[in-house]
Amino acid sequence: MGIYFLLLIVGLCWGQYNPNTLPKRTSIVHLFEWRWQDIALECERYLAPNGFGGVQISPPNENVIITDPQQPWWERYQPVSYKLCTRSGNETEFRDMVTRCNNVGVHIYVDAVINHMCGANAGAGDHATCGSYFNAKTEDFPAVPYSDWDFNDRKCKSRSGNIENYQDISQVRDCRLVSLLDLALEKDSVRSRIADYLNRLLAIGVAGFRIDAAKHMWPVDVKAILDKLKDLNTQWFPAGTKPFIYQEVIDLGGEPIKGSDYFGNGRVTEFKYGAKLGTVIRKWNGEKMAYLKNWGEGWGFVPSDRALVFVDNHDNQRGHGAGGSSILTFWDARLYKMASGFMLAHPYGFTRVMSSFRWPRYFENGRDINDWVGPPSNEDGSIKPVTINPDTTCGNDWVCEHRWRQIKNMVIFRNVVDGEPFSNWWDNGSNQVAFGRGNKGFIIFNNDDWPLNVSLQTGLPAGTYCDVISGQKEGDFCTAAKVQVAADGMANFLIGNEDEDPFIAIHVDAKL
Ligand code: AAO
Repeated sequence: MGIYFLLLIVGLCWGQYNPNTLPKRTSIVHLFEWRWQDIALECERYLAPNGFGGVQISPPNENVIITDPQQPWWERYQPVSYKLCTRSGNETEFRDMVTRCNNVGVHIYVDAVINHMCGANAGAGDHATCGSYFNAKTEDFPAVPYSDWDFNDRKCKSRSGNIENYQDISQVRDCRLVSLLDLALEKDSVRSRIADYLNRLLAIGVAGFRIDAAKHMWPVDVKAILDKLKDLNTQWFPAGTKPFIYQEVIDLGGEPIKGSDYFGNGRVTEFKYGAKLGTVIRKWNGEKMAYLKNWGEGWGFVPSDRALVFVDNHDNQRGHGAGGSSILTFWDARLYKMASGFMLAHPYGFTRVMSSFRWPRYFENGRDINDWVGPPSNEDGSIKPVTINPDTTCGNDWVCEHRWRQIKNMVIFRNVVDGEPFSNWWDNGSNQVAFGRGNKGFIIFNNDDWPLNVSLQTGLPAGTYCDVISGQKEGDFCTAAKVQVAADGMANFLIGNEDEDPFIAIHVDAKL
């Protein structure tokens, strides 16, 4: 009896930490601001064949249309209702995307903006993506419906009504984040409206949620909403599967709210990961790759099975959110590929790859004044399609980092070595490091200012391996550098410090 009860508890609680990706699909990609039509195509033509487990999509619910500045990307973080129409597409297109992606085993994770509605200054009228009427001043959102009693104004104790002090827990959770109208999540009617929205998405077939601004909600309120959620759609998922939950909690230390406060609900975004990895790969503050030997919990991160990790996200790649200037992005392509390679080879955390659009970055006094610029779009405001070039890269200013050979091949590497231990660490005391994953894969970096030439134990079976960074195995052919692993597992590596990509990765599926 006791043991059954325990199993039941474990079974009931476990779901929200499990990403719900297919076995041996160990990463998701954030297709930031992509149209649903393009995501459906990408699942079929690229993500499934290359072993991606899922896609984090931009918020699918109706948002305010902002015209000053002209349709910034961040307007999508200002909900007006839970109807499914946005610049990414309408409900029909959304359903089609979820169905087609699920049918090829690529799951959809929705960015759930449930802490707040639009900004207090968003005005009144029907300038929202489904045309619903709203009035921000009177806090009236009839399309949900919410009225002023559904907001936290009476609870917030700050002078301005906004969060003024991150050291004050009640302020962070009861006041307005950058003036966004803060929902009263202790009210059961509010919780139910949100749960209805999320349950509609689950019925359509989504596999989980990124909980936006989770730090600004009381953990018990988040829990009360999650407790109302249904299991995943059994058309694609085993009966009894809970949605994957990862909560956006920025905890770089120094504030009273901790990522661990939210472990009861699911995973949390580990922002220290990208901030620290950027510092190390940039060699700032005396950091070196040799120090990565105890990367993970050893660096003060949350436990691996509670972490959602990433090199950059849609905020900190443009100076929003937290992480600061150490964050690596596609703008620093060479270092970014190294950081992504390290992340995807290392066993810590559940990994999310970023896929961005290019914008006219322009710094004034150290700040990018174009940090607001929205996705590539046409004159009429519609988002441009993601076109695919003959060399498999993307056009129309879509960066498609997830299609960069080095990153795509490391997503595959992570799948191949899944479950294998971190092994055979080597470093030169500086920025040349290497490690393996059991007897399935091995990776080596040269981030020093001199060449690397070393023989190392790889742990791999003897044979000729094709480096998946400088090229890849295509049929029986290798378009890249080859690595000979001897019968005793030893191999010699040469990496110039000026190589385009100063790292080499080999795994058992890239053996010739
Ligand atoms: C826009 C305008 C605002 C306007 C508002 C309403 O920019 O001027 O008032 O509309 O009209 C996004 C954009 C916002 C945008 C918003 C709504 O980023 O610019 O506002 O949509 O359209 C905090 C939150 C975190 C949040 C992050 C951006 O904790 O949840 O700010 N991220 C999510 C989304 C994001 C979205 C929202 C939430 C809102 O990913 O895209 O906003 O739905 C400290 C705190 C952090 C805090 C940061 C930034 O960080 O710890 O919790 O993040 O400040 O305020 C060091 C510290 C570090 C500190 C950091 C920065 O690094 O170690 O802890 O400095 O001070």
